Amino acid sequence: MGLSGRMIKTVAMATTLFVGGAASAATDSNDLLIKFKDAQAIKGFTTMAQQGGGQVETLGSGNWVHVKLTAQNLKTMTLKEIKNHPAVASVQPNYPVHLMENYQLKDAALRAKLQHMIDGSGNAANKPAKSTAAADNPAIPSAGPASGTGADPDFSKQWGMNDIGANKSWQKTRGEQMIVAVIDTGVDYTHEDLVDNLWRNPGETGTDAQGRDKSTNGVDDDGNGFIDDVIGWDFATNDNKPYDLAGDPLEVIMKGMNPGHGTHCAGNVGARADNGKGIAGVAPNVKIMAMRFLTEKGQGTTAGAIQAIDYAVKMGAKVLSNSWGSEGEDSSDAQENLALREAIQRAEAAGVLFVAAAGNGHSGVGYDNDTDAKPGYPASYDYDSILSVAAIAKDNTLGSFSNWGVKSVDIAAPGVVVYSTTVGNKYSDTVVDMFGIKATWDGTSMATPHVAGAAALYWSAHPTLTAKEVKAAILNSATPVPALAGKLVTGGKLSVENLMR
Ligand SMILES: [Ca+2]
Ligand SMILES: [Ca+2]
Ligand SMILES: [Ca+2]
Ligand SMILES: [Ca+2]
Repeated sequence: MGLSGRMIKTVAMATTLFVGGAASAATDSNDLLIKFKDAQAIKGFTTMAQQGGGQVETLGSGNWVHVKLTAQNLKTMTLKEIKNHPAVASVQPNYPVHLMENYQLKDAALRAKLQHMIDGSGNAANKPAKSTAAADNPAIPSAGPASGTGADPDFSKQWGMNDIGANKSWQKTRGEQMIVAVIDTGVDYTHEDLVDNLWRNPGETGTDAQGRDKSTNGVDDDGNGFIDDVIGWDFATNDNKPYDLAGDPLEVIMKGMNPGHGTHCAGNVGARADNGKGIAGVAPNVKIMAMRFLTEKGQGTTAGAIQAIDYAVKMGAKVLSNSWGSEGEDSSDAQENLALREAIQRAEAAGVLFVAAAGNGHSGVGYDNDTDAKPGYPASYDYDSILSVAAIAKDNTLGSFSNWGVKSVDIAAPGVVVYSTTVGNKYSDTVVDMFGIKATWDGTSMATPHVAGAAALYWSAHPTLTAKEVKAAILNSATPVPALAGKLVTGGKLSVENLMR
């Protein structure tokens, strides 16, 4: 993903860059997360930063702020002075994170050819359209009674859903009342198989005192700091439409970015079952909260992740599905991502289960990665509330790209050639199939939503359990798989059939 080049290895290095006056925009070394000791100190700092043209964004919890400092700011106060200031508790880079897909074009000649086309000098007729502008996000459909009956025609294409026995317990529960936040690139909230299962913020639905629809009245009716946040929020572009923008297919091929990553994840958590349309998710009556913080290029920052986590927890999500992170060279110092750690700790304290993709062998660059030795974050953080997920194929082999770790990765779930909902009211197991290049939906990204859905299903049947107990039940009911023995905590794969027995 080319992110390692943008990484700031340590704050000390960032300081050095500034002292040398050599900070380049590409390193984003003025893009920081700062934890203050109290709210008063934030006020003073904000005033100072803004006077020098800097941007300060309060992150809502834990006295963290996201700061973009200007050169003018740093003449007033160097990074070293900020770090040593008595009101400052911690300073760190706003670490980048990315989605856990698995595709990268390594054929140099083909790359050159496609780059030529992206640059606009190629045959325009063969050049697919660019991604939609954020302003073109479709309107959010209003909630109505769920529509359609009958079998889901593509259920047989969901080998994973059948393998885990997702539908064996739907007579008991379908995950009703459970809210699962899909923290990702957004969701195609107009999709026929997802629209009826979207979470609806009760404080932003219905009519206000003037008889206007609260979801579109331009008022923060529930006072949570977000205007018209009816199905979630878009922290990438700060709007109420967390739509999953499709990337340019050529860029997708070049850079391994999966357009519609969040939509694909959402489908396996909770696409509507028995509506005569498409597929079914593991928990087919769950409420999907659409949290967008990764852009259509699959990239995001720690600040966006924290905002999405805090929002989801505050608004009632019990399960967070996280198919993103940093790994390999990206994460050499991400263990010290205190801001992200604290957000996960807040989620844990609120009783939330944090399901996380184990990662794809250093962004698909290296394979067969043992995260006990080379951690990927947040999946490798050692918290009781984190459930780390590897990818397994239909033939019971570990995905060739999938991270593993007998201490750090808990369980495997379907993650190779995974069929699900895709942007534009579609369904597929194929990301791209053009110019003789075919890539399928493979990744620990794809495995993670299966486990998030399973957690929601089990929790809805056992509502008094804690997150730790739900996690234990999922791990204890795993089906042993020879290829996973000695590789994962459970040595096995998800079995919803066993879990719900
Ligand atoms: Ca609101
Ligand atoms: Ca409103
Ligand atoms: Ca948007
Ligand atoms: Ca369906």
